[in-house]
Amino acid sequence: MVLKIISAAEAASLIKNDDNVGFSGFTHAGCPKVVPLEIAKKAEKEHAEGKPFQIGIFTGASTGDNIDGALSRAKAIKFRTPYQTNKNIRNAINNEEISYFDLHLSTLSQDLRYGFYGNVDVAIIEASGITDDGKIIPTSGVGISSTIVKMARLVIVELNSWHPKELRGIHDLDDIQDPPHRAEIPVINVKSRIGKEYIQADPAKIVVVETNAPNDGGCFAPVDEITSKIGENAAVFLVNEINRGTIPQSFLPIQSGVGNIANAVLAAMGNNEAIPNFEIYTEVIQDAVIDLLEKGRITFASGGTLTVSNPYIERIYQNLPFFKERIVLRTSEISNNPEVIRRLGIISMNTAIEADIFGNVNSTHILGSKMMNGLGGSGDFTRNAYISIFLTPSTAKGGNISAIVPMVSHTDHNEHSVKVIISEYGVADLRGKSPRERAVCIIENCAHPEYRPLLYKYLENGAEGQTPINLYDAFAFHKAFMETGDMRNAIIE
Ligand code: 0RQ
Repeated sequence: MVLKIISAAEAASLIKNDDNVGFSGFTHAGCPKVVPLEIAKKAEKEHAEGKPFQIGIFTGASTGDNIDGALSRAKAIKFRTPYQTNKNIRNAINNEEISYFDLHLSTLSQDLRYGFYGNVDVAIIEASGITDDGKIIPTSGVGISSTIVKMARLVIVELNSWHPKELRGIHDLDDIQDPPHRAEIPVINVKSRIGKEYIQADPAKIVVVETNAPNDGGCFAPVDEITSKIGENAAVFLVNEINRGTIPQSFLPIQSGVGNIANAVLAAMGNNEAIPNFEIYTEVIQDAVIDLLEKGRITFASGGTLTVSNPYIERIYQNLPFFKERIVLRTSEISNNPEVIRRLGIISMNTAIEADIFGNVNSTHILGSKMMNGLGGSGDFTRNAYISIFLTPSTAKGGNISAIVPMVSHTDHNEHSVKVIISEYGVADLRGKSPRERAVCIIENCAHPEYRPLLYKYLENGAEGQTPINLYDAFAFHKAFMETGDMRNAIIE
């Protein structure tokens, strides 16, 4: 190889205080693993010597612990966008140590190119292969890699031999133009390929760090009674839609969010024989998708990342020719692109923290103030979906919190974009309903029976007018939780 090979510590030494650094990957998948740990060590050393050292961080979505965990523990992060799921960084954000802004994942790459957030000084990219003329082959997740490689003054490639070289060909990596020169994005079906199988970088900007650090995919919780009921309710809803002719018999592509509930819904869809074999156009490809690809229930999966547990990534790599025929991995700019989502007629399924009786959804904030993870791609899909669905257990924290509240404490998705809400109790189909009709539908079908009388009382006391809110009691549930630890103690006057 004619490219310069250096150690991870040498690579970290090239990063300066105040640099903005972009990392490859989407969730833990595709994230660099060894250089960020050396950046954390460098930060600790500089801080011990009384010198400032902090960087800004751009990523595709959440990352592995080696980035968000190690760097936040080392107090090395100045600002962060667009999504995170790590306990340490979440605490630092909510303690106001890190400036965090939450963003629709599809927009970060273009916002960077537009110059909204300043320079990208360094790009650190995990690769399964690289050529001497600067063609970089990503690993199991892509994210914002195409954009940051172009913008950065320095590209550090973590060449990770844990990932097979034969991954080349699974990716579809585009270069879309910016306005006023942008043309249509020619993804006309789930399988469309519109780009290259590599990211072209200027070889003069590249240094290579060799590693064979393993993937760090944790396992999903087994499907429990509540998640399996939510999954069954979603599957039955979709079957009814096929039967009444609002979803074509040939079906439509599915997006499903991240986590245990999304995994359970896909499993339930796979088990329901009235749902035809289907395709996925999503950001996160999880374990359940792999099972269903093997069974032939999912015929093709387009996504941005293989966010699977380690036994599953090993299964994929052992049978790579099979999966390369059935999976394409794209940048988040394309996997989450509103134009494409609207064109393909995607049915979106994401998870809510809380929803109110009028159909507004909070996906990000606990009690309105504490950031959980972020919006992720839920907004990209919800606003543009053929049918947008939100899933939630009816309660959290052993029943002390109702996920259905009079008014959400933070709004990520509003009543105009949210079409269906599903809990373990049933399905609230909000399409074509006025706010009053929506409220009854959500209370009756999704709220936990223990909370229904309180919610009805709130509704009865609501103001006259189009939307019967009651500003005096709108946060009575949240107030009761803050004061007594149980929303069932809410006082509705
Ligand atoms: O807390 O872990 O301490 O028990 O929130 O909740 O029920 O395990 O569900 O893991 O799917 O997370 C919305 C956060 C749900 C996630 C959210 C507590 C609950 C538990 C987790 P514990 P569950 P999940 C694709 C699309 C936004 C982004 C998105 C999310 C913990 O799905 O981040 O959809 N979504 N992106 O007890 C207080 C409430 C609560 C509550 C739940 N009302 N009040 N705590 N919890 N409801 C992703 C990407 O774009 C990459």
